[in-house]
Amino acid sequence: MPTILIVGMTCQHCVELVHEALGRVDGVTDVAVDLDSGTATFSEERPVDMAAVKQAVADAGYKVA
Ligand SMILES: [Cu+2]
Repeated sequence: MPTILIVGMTCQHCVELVHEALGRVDGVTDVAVDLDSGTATFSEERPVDMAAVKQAVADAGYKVA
């Protein structure tokens, strides 16, 4: 289960945006975003392209550390 560190989340709204963005990436499922630790975890129902994950987070306005 990959865990990524996300820079820029400050409130529950950010959490929801990141959650939605990750949920749209091909292969990603069971997304969990934690504001306190600034991390997101997810399961892979098939191999996930981490570049697509980073792009999705960037498109939402945040950054993968
Ligand atoms: Cu926010």
